[in-house]
Amino acid sequence: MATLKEKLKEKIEAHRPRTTRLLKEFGDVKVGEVTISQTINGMRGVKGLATDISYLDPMEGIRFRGRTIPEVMAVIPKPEGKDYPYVEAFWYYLLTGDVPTMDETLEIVAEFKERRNVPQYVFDVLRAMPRDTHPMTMFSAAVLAMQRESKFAKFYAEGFNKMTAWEPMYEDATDIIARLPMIAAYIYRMKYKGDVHIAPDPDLDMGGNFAHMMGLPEPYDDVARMYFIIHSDHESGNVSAHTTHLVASALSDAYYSLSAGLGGLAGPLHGLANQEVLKWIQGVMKKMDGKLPSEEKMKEFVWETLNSGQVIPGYGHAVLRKTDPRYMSQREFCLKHLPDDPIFAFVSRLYDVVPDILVKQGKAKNPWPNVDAQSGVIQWHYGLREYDFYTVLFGVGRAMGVLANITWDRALGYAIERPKSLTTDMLEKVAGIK
Ligand code: CMX
Repeated sequence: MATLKEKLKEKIEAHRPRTTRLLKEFGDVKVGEVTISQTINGMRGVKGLATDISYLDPMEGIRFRGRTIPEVMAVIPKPEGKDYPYVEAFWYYLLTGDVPTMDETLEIVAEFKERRNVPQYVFDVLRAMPRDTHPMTMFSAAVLAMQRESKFAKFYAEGFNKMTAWEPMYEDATDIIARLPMIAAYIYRMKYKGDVHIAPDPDLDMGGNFAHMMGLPEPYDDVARMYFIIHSDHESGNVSAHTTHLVASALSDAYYSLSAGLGGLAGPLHGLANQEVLKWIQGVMKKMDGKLPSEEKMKEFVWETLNSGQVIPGYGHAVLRKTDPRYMSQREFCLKHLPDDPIFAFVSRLYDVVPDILVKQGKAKNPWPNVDAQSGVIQWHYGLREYDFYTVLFGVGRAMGVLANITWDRALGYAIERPKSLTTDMLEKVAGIK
């Protein structure tokens, strides 16, 4: 049985000629044009990145390696008696595009266990930070602090080889993913659980062990598996993926790159929206003495938020133009496991009223909910109520997508990223007004 690294090597060698041919023979073929609005407004829709790990169709939503979320959940091996797949098997799938057998899966599970120990100095760095530091700052700092472990940085220092650079990148990526659950759980328990920690259980897989170290009972293990998988990747253009890719393009290692990407994820328009949703809902619930507002009352709250100049967190998207399938898969989980949860009832009522209001307001191009509108409900229900921690969970999942991407970036020899800027004068000339 080939190991994941051997399998990846085969895939890379088979893929390389495609990229080389495109560059050599068709490098001048145009894939699109850029408007002034795209230049000023966040390059929306500019086709300037290439990845095979996932593709985001505006109407259908995400496909990981060609499969939708339900298809992924159906084919990737699961721990016995569990509803959601092994996260380790999903990592194999993201990297190679192949569904691993159970034997291949168990090999990766064992490999993650060997790699998952976090050096003590990383915890010391976390302990030196004020306890009221945001958990995302701690999370990103921990990843950066661990940079001295980088095999890629060592490889570069000892003599770089473009053809084999993916190997130390793969090693770093796997080390990091195996370690993130322990770092996340450490931050959580240090900040919110009296600094009392729970040692990893050698018998458990990544999802199970994360639930165990967090101190959250079953079925939180399945919640963690689902959560990490659905948050893993969303093409290359979102802020966390693009930042990670950009930093890695300078041949910075995976620790530098991911730490930077997590900084992007911590923005309220991106991953932090999951904490903002819960914060906003709690605020409205407090005003209503915990009661579910009528549709009319709920509409008033939504308009109040919009009229005060804020966005409705968890709604809208830069690419999607329909309800996010990541929202739907979590909604289905809620309907099955927590149909009577009061916050779920609240989120459902929001779903009934927000899209119409955003359409009436006429600004948002996509009035439908995104992944962040639903995710806090599940966390809250299963006892994870410190909502400023939610983006860390997103970060553990997102690490898989962005690290798979930068491993492939090195395999295919993607260049250092360097788009061109223009001055306003130049744009005015292009517009014909100067
Ligand atoms: N509530 C109110 N207004 C919204 C809105 C929302 N949920 N979504 C978009 N708009 C507004 C924008 O602020 C923008 O207003 P201005 O013209 O005044 O600047 C206008 O509608 C057009 O924006 P857009 O083209 O539809 O959306 P963008 O691609 O610029 O931004 C996003 C996308 C996600 C940042 C935006 O929809 C938003 O702010 N949503 C709320 C925050 C959120 O849920 N983020 C999480 C996204 C998923 C993730 O990355 O985790």
